Amino acid sequence: MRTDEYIALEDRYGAHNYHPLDVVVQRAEGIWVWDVEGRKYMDFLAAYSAVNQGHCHPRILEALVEQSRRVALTSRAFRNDQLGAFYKEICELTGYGKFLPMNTGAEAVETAIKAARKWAYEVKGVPEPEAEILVFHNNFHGRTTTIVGFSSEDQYRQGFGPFTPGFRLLPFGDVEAVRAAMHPKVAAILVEPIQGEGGIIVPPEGYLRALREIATAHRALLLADEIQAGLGRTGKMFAFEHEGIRPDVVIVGKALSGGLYPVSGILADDEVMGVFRPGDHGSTYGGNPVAAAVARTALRVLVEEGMVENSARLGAYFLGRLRALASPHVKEVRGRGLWIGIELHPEAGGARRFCERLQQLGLLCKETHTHTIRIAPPLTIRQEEIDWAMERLSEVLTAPVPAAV
Ligand code: IF1
Repeated sequence: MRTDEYIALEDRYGAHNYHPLDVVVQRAEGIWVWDVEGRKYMDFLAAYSAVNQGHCHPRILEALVEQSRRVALTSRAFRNDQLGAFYKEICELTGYGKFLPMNTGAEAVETAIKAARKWAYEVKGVPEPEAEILVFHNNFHGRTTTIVGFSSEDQYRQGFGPFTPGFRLLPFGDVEAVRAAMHPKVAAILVEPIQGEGGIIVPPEGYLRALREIATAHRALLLADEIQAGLGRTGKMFAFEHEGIRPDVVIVGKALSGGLYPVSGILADDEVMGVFRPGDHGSTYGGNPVAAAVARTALRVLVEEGMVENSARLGAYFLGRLRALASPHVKEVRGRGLWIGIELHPEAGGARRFCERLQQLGLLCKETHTHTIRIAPPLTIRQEEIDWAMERLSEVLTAPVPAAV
């Protein structure tokens, strides 16, 4: 079948909850993907940073296959020989006391919300059910009903109410707004250290330190959603490290499995993790042997192959080259490590048409919030490959506005 036939099949039988680029991927390896007609593209989305280690990384794939041949799923009614080692390795790598495994990012965020609320009632002494969690405009934490209930994006909320109470939306980056919103019943502050879907919004220098100080001063938990920003994407293992803070809970997902299997979870010390007792929380697949084996290898590969350092070094190089570009369409280039947002002026007519033009030149990017081109290649990219991408980005961004497809 050809591209249009695959698309017709998806349109006929699939829910229309996405508007993807019309590229039908058949194979992927490292930073490259091939479509059904053999065309080759450089992947500048990395599955929204789930494929930091590069597509189908051989060592992670091997772990997936090998473990699947032994035992794939026991449920948590029994134990397995991979989970304890996964717990130990991720806790030693991150310096947290305990880990609670889930599958998708949203499940891990929901787990963090439940942990914060139960900690507020049992440890802080907030009267139940009055705990409040502070969240931020332009947040993205997943698609469950509770999570979209505190989204500032109307489309994510429309038609899905009623929503879970106990969340307060504040402007992102505004320290005084957080200080003013604090009160004794605040259980936690939930924040993305850099807002991804919001358009790779880097907060003002010192903002995360201020959140840490305010949370500590008011005995509230700081929950960092590192599902997209974490695991090397910004040039540090976690984005919060850029401000030298230590959140009370770190939420991880996506690249925790290198794109080979849904693995997520929360890291915390005993004071928080201790609120969970047998039967409080769980998941059929959470902590299964394949997830554990895959995640152990995905973390090992990230560290042993220097991907975090590569993200820092080549991210700075890339940001510098993009900022040097004289483009009439570019309003701002922002980011950290290999996570960059190119915001276009509204007059450019939206980033989608630039992504479609880049696709024709062999570069797959995705727009966000209409005007921003998201740049997030696998962290295995090499300088000469960035130069290859720069030729195409320069061509498209210095040419007149491309026609909408
Ligand atoms: C989609 C973007 C959207 C996340 C952060 C939790 C989750 C995500 C910081 C939930 C997931 C994905 C979801 C996917 C597209 C992508 C995304 F932000 F990455 F760009 F949607 F906004 N926290 N982000 O980024 O993790 O449950 O998906 O495993 O929903 O279209 P999940």
